[in-house]
Amino acid sequence: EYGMEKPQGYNVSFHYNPHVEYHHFGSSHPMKPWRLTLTKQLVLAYGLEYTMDLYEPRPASFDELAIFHDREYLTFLSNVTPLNMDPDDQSYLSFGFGGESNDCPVFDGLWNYVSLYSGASMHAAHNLINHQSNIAINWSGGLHHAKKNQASGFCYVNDIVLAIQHLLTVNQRVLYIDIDVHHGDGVEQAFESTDRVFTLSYHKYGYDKNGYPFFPGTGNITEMGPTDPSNRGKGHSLNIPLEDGIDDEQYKWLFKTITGAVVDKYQPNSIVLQCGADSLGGDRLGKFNLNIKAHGFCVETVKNYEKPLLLIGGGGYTPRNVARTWCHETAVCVGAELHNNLPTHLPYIQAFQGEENGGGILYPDLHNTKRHDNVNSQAKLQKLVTHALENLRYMEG
Ligand code: ZLS
Ligand code: CA
Ligand code: ZN
Repeated sequence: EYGMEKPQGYNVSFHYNPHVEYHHFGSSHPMKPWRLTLTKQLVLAYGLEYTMDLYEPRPASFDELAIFHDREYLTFLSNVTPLNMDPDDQSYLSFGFGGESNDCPVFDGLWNYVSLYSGASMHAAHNLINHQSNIAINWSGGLHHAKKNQASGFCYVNDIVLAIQHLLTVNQRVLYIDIDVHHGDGVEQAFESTDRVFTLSYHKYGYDKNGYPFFPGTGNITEMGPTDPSNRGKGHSLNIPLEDGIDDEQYKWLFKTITGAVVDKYQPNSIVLQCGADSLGGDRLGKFNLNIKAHGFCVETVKNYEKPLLLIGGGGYTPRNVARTWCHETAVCVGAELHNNLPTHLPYIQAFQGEENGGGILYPDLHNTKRHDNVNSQAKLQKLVTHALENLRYMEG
């Protein structure tokens, strides 16, 4: 029905523990684990579970998380609850909680939540290492802002860093690519002093009309990691700062040109692709104007490099479109084409119906929303590509 043919010996694995769905950051918080429920329902309704190996990974242990994170930070995370927290406590603030933003609230089951999404990314990496999968998927992970001793931007534990550390036990070089609308600062920072990980992030960068930077405020084209020539990490980060409203054709061209050049030059043994869906048009927090298939083009492009591939989620604040995108990208991995009409037996189909919710189809035109004018001129993007390719020369020596 969907034209799916599984090439002999080609395995896609799906790592998902449904218990993540039951966690809530708070009713006004933009991060909704409910988007994972919608994603799973779409994947199942299209029958994609028959084309993949499904796993329900166990939560990561304290000691597993301590491979990257400080034990004092993890002790705090594992003990704090909405009832025992003390907003005036010095460690509470220094670990990234509270403050005026409250981006990272303390909620019931926080420790369980972070262990679940991290366990799934580590299990996915494990499958790649053992050659049980060519592509391993964890849509619940991708929390790229977390630092070793600090929560940041909705991220408490950095499952990406943990998964990459795991991959490094058998891979000489790992390439990390990040298409979330935000800069992947936590991953970049964690590996800033090694040449065994190259980080590449595409994101919005700049200031709003009130002079506030777009979160997290880092990731200009000039930021390439350490500058000291004795530091092995020198030149092993590449940042692609973009402006509001970038469209499908511009993004696809940039992504293919720059990512292709990085892969050619760096020759990674494995690739990790963070697929934050807040780079779509109509996202509640994002500023870009991408359609689902342009976002999926990035997955297709990376899949075609034919390296072991870890696909992880990330941001995405309009849940119905997050679900559409990650379902489409799951199909891209297994080589299936999906009908534009959503399966009629889909649970929660109302979430996708009605003009404002995308009219009951898988691929609505997200440009419709027209929330952000495109201020990326072709001339500026051309200069950006030139600058990016020049930056690649700093990788050696
Ligand atoms: O990459 O921009 C900020 C920090 C602030 C601005 C927002 N205000 C509320 C506080 C101070 C400087 N934070 C960003 C974080 C974005 C994290 C993206 C994560 C990822 O996609 C990976 C998963 C931000 N943008 C929007 C909000 N925070 C935000 C919006 C609405 C709310 C509700 C809950 C909390 C407080 C009110 C909140 C945050
Ligand atoms: Ca990014
Ligand atoms: Zn984001």
